[in-house]
Amino acid sequence: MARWVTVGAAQLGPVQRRHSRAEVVERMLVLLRRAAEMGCDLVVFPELALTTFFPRWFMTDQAEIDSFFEPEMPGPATAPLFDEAARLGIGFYLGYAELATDGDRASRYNSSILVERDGSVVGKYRKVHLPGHDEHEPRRRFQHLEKRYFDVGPEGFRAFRAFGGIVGMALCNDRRWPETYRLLGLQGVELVLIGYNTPVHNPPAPEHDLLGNFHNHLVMQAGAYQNGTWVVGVAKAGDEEGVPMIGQSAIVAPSGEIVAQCSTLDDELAVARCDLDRCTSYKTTVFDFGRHRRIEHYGPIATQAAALPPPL
Ligand code: CDV
Repeated sequence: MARWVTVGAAQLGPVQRRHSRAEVVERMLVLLRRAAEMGCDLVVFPELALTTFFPRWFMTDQAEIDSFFEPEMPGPATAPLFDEAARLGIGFYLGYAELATDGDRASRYNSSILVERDGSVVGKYRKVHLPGHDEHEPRRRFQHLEKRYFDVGPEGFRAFRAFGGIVGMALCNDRRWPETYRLLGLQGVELVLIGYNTPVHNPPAPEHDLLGNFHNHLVMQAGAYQNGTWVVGVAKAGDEEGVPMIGQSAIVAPSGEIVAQCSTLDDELAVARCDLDRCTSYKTTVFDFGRHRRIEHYGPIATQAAALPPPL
């Protein structure tokens, strides 16, 4: 049996600060229409797709910070994307900065939304692993202030029934953590969607810079194989405000093999026909969690997983 989902990894080239949301959405519509011509059911856009990657700047003016956030989704700028996707019968994943208000209380999340082919919202994910720092570090050539501008997503990793299978979402730094894939894997996930913005240069560990592309694929390929799931990772790439970011958006099969990949640092679509039933041969054999995982024998650290053990 086969359950086909044709997926488009819709990489975006750089978005500069001067670019309006309307301009970015126009570029996304071009990719969406190309995806329709190529028979896509689902298009995956990057993390914080609608604006430049603003955590690279230290800002103190809340109005300036909030200008990068979406108080509603869809809003006036994103409605054309939702409308065109529904007209074309294509679902999509979109990363954006979410301003959530509850009475007087405002929360700010690095979020993604999953929309089905009929335009209905399947679910939302709020980023859990926020990298970087929360205070200004003037010695850095650019900042990474996700810890300052975003709250940690309180809902964790939830899988959703959509596109004829079980779909999970994550964002950027989440892809480096095995827990992300395993928590979704334990819910039977068959397709994990991940947008990212990854600078080539890592200020705290410049010795990793040459390995950025390798690490990007390493973690997604391992996560796919070890959980018997498809993984789709999509970059906002290229030189954004003088900060080069990696591309290499990829679609990874449950075997861990990359089956489609972008080769530029610009707007580009990589497409693969994904059979969700290919997950079965991994989920029922080497990674049959029910039969082979041995949590009861992993030792006390596994059962106290909520707290880090003291150093040895
Ligand atoms: N947006 C990100 O989460 N970026 C991180 C950077 C800081 C390394 C990443 O893991 O790609």
